[in-house]
Amino acid sequence: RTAEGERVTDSDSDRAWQAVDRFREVYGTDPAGVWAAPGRVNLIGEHTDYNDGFVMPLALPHTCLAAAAPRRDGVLRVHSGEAPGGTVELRVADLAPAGTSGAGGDRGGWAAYPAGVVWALTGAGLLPDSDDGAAGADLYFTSTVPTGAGLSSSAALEVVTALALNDLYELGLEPGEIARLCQRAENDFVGVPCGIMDQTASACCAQGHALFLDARDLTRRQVPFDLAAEGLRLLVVDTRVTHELGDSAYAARRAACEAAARELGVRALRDVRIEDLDAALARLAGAGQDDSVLRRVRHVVTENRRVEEVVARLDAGDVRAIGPVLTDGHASCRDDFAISCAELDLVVTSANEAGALGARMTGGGFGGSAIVLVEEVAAEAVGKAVTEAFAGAGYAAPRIFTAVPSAGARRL
Ligand code: GAF
Repeated sequence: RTAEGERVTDSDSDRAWQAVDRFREVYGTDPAGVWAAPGRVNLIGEHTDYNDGFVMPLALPHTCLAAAAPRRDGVLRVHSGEAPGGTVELRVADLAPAGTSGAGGDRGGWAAYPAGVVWALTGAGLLPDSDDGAAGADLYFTSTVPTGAGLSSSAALEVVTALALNDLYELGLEPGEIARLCQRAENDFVGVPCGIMDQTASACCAQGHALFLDARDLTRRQVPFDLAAEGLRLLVVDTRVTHELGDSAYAARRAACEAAARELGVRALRDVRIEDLDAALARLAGAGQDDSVLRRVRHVVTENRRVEEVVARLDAGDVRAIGPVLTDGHASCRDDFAISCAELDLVVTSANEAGALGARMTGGGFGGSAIVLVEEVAAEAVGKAVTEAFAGAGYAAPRIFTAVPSAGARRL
């Protein structure tokens, strides 16, 4: 706060105390604690996670907070500081996935995400159901992760729920296990066929690092990514557009990759080595697969290679050298995987023309956000060039901020 008492920061600790106050107002009791889980951007490795491949996300400073208290009557109450509609009350025993007749799986509602986590924990036999009553919880959420921007606000909501319950009920789950339970909640309860990247990023990232994750065996390595020390910045450009076909196109891409892997006789496209790519493409063409399938396969195989290339360049301490790899990754997302859109393409071309080191769309695609790697001294000019390009194209102004590689989920 300034000398006049004006709030000038929005630190986790300020927000945690506000969440405590709001929890008391909503539920009339004290919470047992406050937890935080971040959103993410993905540096490289798009649509590779569900192909058993490599990804490299980093956590944003933007977090979803949960103030939480346990209940022993099998009731789950959730309340969001941002979503309209007040408190949602569900019975844990009645929770059932989207498309079934039970409670909470309504895909349209935000409450399906925390409800799905409780459902996944219950299904795994982790929540106590003892003489003193079935487990439940009261949860109050407040989030600074932009929604609908492809920055994993849903994963942050899931992970903060799981972490709070993990501590409240002393479940002893490791961050990687928390990520897996949250993915199960999203896949099987909410009904979104996502991979494991976003939940792992939110649960496992470390400050000043990007996370190199092998989505097959789930091994993780924190790779130093201290941009400020290098005089660099990673900008996030939220295009503020979400194209309608996003959900169905994601599922279609996943299905195409799985069908191609079956045709090639491999467990997942991860198993196609870059040296064998041409032979694999020839085999798919020979089997009558159309050109779009061949391009999907080429994206996944080359994208895995790009993740390894970025890791190698970061390990060698040459952060600037990842720029062209990011831009190549964008071209592959746009031309081969066909998940970009005009707004994302414009971020990449206008940023690079204005002197960025590299840029690409990040996340699932069809709108959402792009990232731009830029010299600190050029950040303002590059941001301005992107904003002007959007105005020139008649698009709404994008929202631009800096991605500081931040900590994963934690108790505050
Ligand atoms: C979304 C999904 F949730 C992730 O699992 C991942 O597949 C990503 O799109 C694309 O890389 O964020």
